[in-house]
Amino acid sequence: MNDIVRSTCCYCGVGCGLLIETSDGRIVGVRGDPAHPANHGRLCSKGASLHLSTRPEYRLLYPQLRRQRDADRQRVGWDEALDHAADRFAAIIAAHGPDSVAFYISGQLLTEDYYVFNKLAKGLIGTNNVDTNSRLCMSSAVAGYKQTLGADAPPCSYEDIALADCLLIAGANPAIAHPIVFRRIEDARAANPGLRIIVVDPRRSETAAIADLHLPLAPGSDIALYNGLLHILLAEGLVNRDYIARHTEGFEALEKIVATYTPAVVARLCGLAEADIIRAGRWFGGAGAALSLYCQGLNQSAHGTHNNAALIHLHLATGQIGRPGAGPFSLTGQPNAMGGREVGGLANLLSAHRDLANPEHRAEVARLWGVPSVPERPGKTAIELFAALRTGEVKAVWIACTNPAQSLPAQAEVREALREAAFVVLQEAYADTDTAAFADLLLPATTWGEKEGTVTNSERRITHLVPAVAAPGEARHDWRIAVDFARRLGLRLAQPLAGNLFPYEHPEQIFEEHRESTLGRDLDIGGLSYSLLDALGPQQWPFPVGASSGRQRLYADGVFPTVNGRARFVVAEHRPTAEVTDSSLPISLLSGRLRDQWHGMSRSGTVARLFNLDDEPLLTMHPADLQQRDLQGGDLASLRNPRGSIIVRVAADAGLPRGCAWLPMHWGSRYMNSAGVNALTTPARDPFSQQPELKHAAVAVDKADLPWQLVVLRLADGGEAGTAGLLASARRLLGDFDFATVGLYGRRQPLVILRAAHRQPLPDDRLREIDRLFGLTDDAAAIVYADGQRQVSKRAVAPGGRLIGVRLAGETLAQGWLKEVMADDSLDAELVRWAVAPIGHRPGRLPLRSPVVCRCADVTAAEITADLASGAGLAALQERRGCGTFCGSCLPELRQMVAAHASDTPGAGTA
Ligand SMILES: Nc1nc2c(c(=O)[nH]1)N[C@H]1C(S)=C(S)[C@@H](COP(=O)(O)OP(=O)(O)OC[C@H]3O[C@@H](n4cnc5c(=O)[nH]c(N)nc54)[C@H](O)[C@@H]3O)O[C@H]1N2
Ligand SMILES: Nc1nc2c(c(=O)[nH]1)N[C@H]1C(S)=C(S)[C@@H](COP(=O)(O)OP(=O)(O)OC[C@H]3O[C@@H](n4cnc5c(=O)[nH]c(N)nc54)[C@H](O)[C@@H]3O)O[C@H]1N2
Ligand code: SF4
Ligand SMILES: [Mo]
Repeated sequence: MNDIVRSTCCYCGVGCGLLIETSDGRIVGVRGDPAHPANHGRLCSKGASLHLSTRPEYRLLYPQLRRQRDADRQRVGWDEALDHAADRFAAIIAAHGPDSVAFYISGQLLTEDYYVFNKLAKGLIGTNNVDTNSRLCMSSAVAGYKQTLGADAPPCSYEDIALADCLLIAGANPAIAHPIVFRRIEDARAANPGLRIIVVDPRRSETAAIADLHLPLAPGSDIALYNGLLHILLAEGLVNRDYIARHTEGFEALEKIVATYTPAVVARLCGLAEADIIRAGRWFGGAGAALSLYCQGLNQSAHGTHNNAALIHLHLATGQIGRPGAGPFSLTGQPNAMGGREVGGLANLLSAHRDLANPEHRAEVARLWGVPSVPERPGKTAIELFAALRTGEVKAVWIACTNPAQSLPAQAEVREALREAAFVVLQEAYADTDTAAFADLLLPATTWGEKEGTVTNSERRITHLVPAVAAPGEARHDWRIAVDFARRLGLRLAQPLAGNLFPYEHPEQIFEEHRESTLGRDLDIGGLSYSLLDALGPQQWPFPVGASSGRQRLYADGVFPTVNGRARFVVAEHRPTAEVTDSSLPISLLSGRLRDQWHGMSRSGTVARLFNLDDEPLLTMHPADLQQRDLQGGDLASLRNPRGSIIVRVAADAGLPRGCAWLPMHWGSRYMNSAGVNALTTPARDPFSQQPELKHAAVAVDKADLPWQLVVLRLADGGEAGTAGLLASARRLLGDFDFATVGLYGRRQPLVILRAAHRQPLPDDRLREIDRLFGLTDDAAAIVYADGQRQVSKRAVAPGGRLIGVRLAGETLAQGWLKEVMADDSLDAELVRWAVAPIGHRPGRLPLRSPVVCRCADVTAAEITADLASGAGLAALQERRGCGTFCGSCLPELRQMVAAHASDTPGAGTA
């Protein structure tokens, strides 16, 4: 019998519960946890493939140290690694003071990990230089909540989605980024014919597809829109004057301002139709319960805090908060960005939602920790931190659980900072991220399925996680690494207290200290413990001593955590984006997520099937914008602005407005021959939240003339070691071309793909070198085609008639159909010669791949029909193929297929 351990998904902030299945100490499967309130058993494609992402081949397994600049890193033991780190940090602090070192951590750490890092910086070293990737993610949401409601707390619950009459989805694409929240939206749509869904997004996103009203506003014009909606609410008597008078302040000042945001003005600022704006206002104002869901379209803006505030105003002005189905619900990006905020793990925050700027709060935290004081000077936020690293003001940085050499804007500067830094430590679970290249010390961390601690999801729900398997190699828990380092550093800083400050031998001790710090605060979790979470299941905060359950909804009583208990309207005015397009940089570049990849792809990029939906980073633009540049779908384009340039393939998308382009954020230097989208993005940031405007950069897009193309497709034999080895080989070639990407694809067996283009053909000896790296040198099994005149050379290798690899140079038309048949490992031996045919047409005799019905389990209609014909029913199909057991969105179609088969075949489908 295999063991089952309850856990959560480590991808997005929905925080789905799942059951990890282990066998012989290895993770062999995952299923949605029917008992977890976040998802009730559902998972999306990423969560459902987590067990495939745990292969040791891709992990960082032991510490590595570079002793001298430009030397190679060597494997070292943990003691040596941590002593060295402590020596370096202590020496730098002694010479240059505590603010010469910094920590850059992550919303993907557990709360306990976070807590220790925060205490290490602020309590032991005496610097507030501890910031996180949440600065790129949720900091405008934090500042928006605090400015208006008084505290950083999403007041709603997922259950509210089913109870709303109007859903305003603004700057969020949950169909892709929070799929299980989206399943709830689809369910609400099906259950409530009166539900009105408004989507505010410059693009016609996957989420916009189910909207009753899509408002494709000009990038960065959200404040104008929400002020305009408030104008309409006022004009039509849809505000709740009683609520405003009793529970808020500052409305008069805002009312004066929004008077100028007439539908005509707003229509011009946002590029929307007046009638649509009025309709949206009436729907929101007329709804029994109105719920807003929002994310990076609002946060990643140079005026992100006011984007948030302007949206929250709509709820305060109508009293649409603190009631079932109502409220401003900021969707959290990372699985534990909430936990990081709770422990105050940011440069301007302190434990338990305390503020660094508040002397009483500083004194309280110093008392809790038993230190004389916590430093007063605000720490450096992410963008400032890397700027200071570049100038040498900060000399050493400790990075944990994030990949700044990909995810921060203006990569040229970030990478220069990492190169120039005196000492860079990277605490990582996976090997070879873009940041790893810059690390002097690499420390292997445990990750999903291996750790113990707590996480808090978007709806304030805390889950206790326990390990399902042991750490691989010499990897250690993040909290443990930080504690070991802190103790060693304390000795060197002559801080006799250090041992007392970090007495932890188990994460529960850290949790208990964190719990202590929350007593009497808005997020009071005095009543929680690991054992209670295990007994009652995941709980929402607050959960004070004596409570029997967590609070589902905040502010039901209309009392807000401000000095006078009133929520505040703030004056928010329309602002342009930090960079305005002009004739030299005419395109506004948007970026964001694809359904099946996660950020820098360190984990999701190891799972072949997660490339099946999108296996290349495509720049999408309006067809007319492409045409204007003489570009067609599939062509290569160069994107550039003064910060950098990259080359990508383009595709047409009529859902983008003219003048905008869209590029996924996931591909960095390990998957393409540039830093990806963040070579171009701006470090301009919001004055309150310091969050950078990752969503908009002004760029020029031009056709890239790279006539010579190369594609290699190679089935990976030899299990994951084979795949990892081939990926590594392909990566070594990235730098040889003007354009190149590597990736995976596949179903039964992974396929490794290299795609490249170059100004001129590569000479034959270079092609032979490529063949060698991909293991395509077996002449006996090879079929080749070469035409010197056309500069075309093709090679297919098919031992025993089974096609295992193809290299197409000069002309690569066959790659499309070859990719599909190789992914299925299904090409008939007779058809292999077509792989190297002079013109790479698809062989007429090749059957078309049947359409995919279940995308999560990648099951086709043909496979389902075959199973049905052999007597299977729905349950047997689910058991055998896994289809319809993850997100559930294909269940209606599956049921229909089962029913259709049953009506054709009396007596069928009983299994
Ligand atoms: N598959 C997948 N899911 C993820 C992640 C992942 O990497 N992969 N990451 C997680 C994380 S950390 C986060 S933060 C979330 C992000 O989740 P989301 O914010 O929902 O996703 P994004 O794709 O970043 O951006 C959302 C939308 O904002 C729109 N947008 C751009 N500019 C504007 C604007 O000016 N105004 C408005 N109103 N909209 C605009 C974009 O067109 C895009 O459709 O996703 C989480 N979930
Ligand atoms: N242009 C553009 N840029 C963006 C965005 C955008 O929309 N557009 N979005 C921004 C947002 S919202 C975010 S959140 C950031 C995300 O940016 P990053 O934080 O850089 O993204 P990840 O790739 O998730 O990095 C997390 C790293 O932690 C490692 N890891 C996983 N588990 C563990 C663990 O348990 N311990 C340790 N020590 N390491 C672990 C992973 O292998 C991975 O390399 O990107 C931001 N950058
Ligand atoms: S929605 Fe998908 S990625 Fe997000 S937590 Fe759930 S299973 Fe994981
Ligand atoms: Mo994020």
